[in-house]
Amino acid sequence: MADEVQTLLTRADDVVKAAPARRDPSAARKQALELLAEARERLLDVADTDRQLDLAEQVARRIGDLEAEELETVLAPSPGVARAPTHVDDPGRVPPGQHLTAGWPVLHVSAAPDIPAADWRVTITGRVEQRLVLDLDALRELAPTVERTSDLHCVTGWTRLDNAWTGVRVADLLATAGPKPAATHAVAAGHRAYTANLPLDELTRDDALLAWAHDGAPLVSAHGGPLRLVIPALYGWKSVKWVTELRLVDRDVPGYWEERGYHHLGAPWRKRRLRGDGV
Ligand SMILES: Nc1nc2c(c(=O)[nH]1)N[C@H]1C(S)=C(S)[C@@H](COP(=O)(O)O)O[C@H]1N2
Ligand SMILES: [Mo]
Repeated sequence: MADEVQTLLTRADDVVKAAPARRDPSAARKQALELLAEARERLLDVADTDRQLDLAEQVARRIGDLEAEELETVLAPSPGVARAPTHVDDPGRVPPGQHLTAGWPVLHVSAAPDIPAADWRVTITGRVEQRLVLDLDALRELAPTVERTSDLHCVTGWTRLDNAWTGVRVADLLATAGPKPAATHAVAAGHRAYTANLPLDELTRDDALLAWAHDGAPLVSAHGGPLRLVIPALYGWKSVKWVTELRLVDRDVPGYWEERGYHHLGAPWRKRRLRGDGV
C-alpha cells in the first residue's frame, strides 16, 4: 500500500513537471490534484503508522503547493471587497513564511452550498448543558453583535490583513449552551462534510466569531456566507465556512485537514503546519 501511494506521488510530480510544456497547464494541475486525492485515500490503508505519517506529510505538502499556485490566479479582490494592505510597519505582525495579498483568495475543497440565509441553522451540541439550534435571527438575539478586525493566514502561504468581521462571539454562545466539565475541544462542521477541530480555549478567544458580514457587507457565499467561523489566531483551515455545527467533545478529534496530515492545532506563529511540527 505504501508503494502504491509513493507511485501516485511520483506520477503527480511528473505531471507537474511536464505542465509548463502543455497547452493547458491548469488541466495538468487538476490531474495532479486527482492523483494526490487518490494517494490520500490509499493512505488510510498504510499499516505502518510512521510510514503513513511520512507519506501524509508528502501528500499534504504537494496539495498545499498546488493550491498556492492556483491562488496566484485569484488574487484579484472578490467583487465588492476592498483591497487589503500589502505593507505593514510592524513586520512581526505577519507570521513566518507568509506573504501579503491585496485580494481575497477563495479556498475550499468542494462547491459552495446554495442555501438562503433565511433557512440557515447552526447547532451547538455535544457536551453541553443545553443544545442550541439557531437560525440567524435567534443567533443575533442570543448574543450581542460585535465587530472584530483580524488577519486571515492560509497555510498555503497567503495572509489577508484587516478583515472587519461582524458576528457573535463563540464565547457568548457557549456561555448560554454551557459546556459540560468534560468538554475540552470542539469539532466545527460545515458544508460540504468539512470539519476542523479546535481546543475550547482557542474557540472562545475574544476575536473568535460566527460571522455573517465582512467589511460591513453580507458575507458572500464564496467566502462562507451566510455564516462562517472566524478563528484568526489559527490557520485559515480552522475558519469553517458555511458552518452548521459546533460539537463539544472530550478529546481532540481530527477534522478534514488534520486527518490528511495537517497539524492538530495549526498555529501560524508557532510554525505548526503539519503533523510532526511539534505540539
Ligand atoms: N466548509 C469549508 N470551510 C473552509 C474550507 C473548506 O474547504 N470548506 N477551507 C478553509 C481554508 S483552507 C481556508 S484558508 C479558508 C479560506 O477562506 P476564504 O475562501 O474566505 O479565503 O476557509 C477555510 N474554511
Ligand atoms: Mo487554507
